[in-house]
Amino acid sequence: MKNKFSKLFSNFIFNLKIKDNIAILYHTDCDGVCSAAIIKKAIKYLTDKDVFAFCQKQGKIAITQNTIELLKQKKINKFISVDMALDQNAQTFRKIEDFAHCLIIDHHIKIFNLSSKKTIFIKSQDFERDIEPSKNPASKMCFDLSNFVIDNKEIIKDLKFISKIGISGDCAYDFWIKKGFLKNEEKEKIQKIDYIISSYFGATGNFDKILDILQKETIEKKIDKYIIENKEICKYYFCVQKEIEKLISKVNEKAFFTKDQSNNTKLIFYEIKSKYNIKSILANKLSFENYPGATIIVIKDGYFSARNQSFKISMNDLIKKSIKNISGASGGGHIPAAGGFVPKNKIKEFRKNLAKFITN
Ligand SMILES: [Mn+2]
Repeated sequence: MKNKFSKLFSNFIFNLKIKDNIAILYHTDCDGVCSAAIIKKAIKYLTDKDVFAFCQKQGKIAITQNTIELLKQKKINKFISVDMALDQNAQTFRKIEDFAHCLIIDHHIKIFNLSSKKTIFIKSQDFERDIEPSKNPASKMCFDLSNFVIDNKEIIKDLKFISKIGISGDCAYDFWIKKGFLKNEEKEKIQKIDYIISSYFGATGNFDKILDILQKETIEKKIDKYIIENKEICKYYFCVQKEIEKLISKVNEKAFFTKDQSNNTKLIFYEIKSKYNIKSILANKLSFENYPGATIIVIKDGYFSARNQSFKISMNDLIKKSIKNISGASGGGHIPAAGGFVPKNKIKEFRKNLAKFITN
């Protein structure tokens, strides 16, 4: 599987200099944090350099102007992004090329080719053509790429362990059992870690904390102590579970259902209020367990998660079509999962567009 992208990756890594200021921007979910943890750890091991890792506001999957300012202020000249669909806003991204060399590792559907003299652009669909990109989480890509440049078995074991949590976070664990990369016996434990971490994110929004924990040496051996049995981290797990159950029990009463002529549910549009940021956990649960054939939209304060596990309809395309004429809206992602934002006064219009495109 060694290809031109692994060469580009190792060139970027081995060209890092002592005086470089390196930053990693990561997506605000389990896969994003695990991807950043892998690259940060790999760079630390190879160059002994500390990397500044950061994220944007939740739901912002392309570069924001604030990020440009932050990178300038920190005098960043090597910029890495993982699990972010920066090609959704190429224009803003290009501003970074004025002061930094860039490395982008991502598995969202490619909508624009960002590769240039200053940017290495590694998308799953180019990196591993035979794998449906949503099944190839960024943390798996970051592990594979790091595996090309690191020969220390202990470090590789550590990085692989982190990638498992990210793979679980993006619902691709079963796929990688079939491929022989992951073990069925470990699934329960890894999934539990993923749920604890995701609940912690939903309740606190503190992504740095988990990233820090994952930087510890031989983290696999320490995971019980630092995550599973760490009250500060795992106390949110049950609160979030309860909140999810409450929201699911009210879905019939509160959500909009769109059905086809044979009375099959096609779309569930659920606007929620919650003190937690749990759209994607809720949308995953509804679409995997309650309504596997339907399209699920969970929306809170204009930010939404879209899901459909059937692979018969692309959430990326559906969202793009449905927000096309809504100013201030943005979004996209994968076939089974996507996300985005619509201004509050356009939520109804968004819902009508979704229903129209789904029933056609
Ligand atoms: Mn991802």
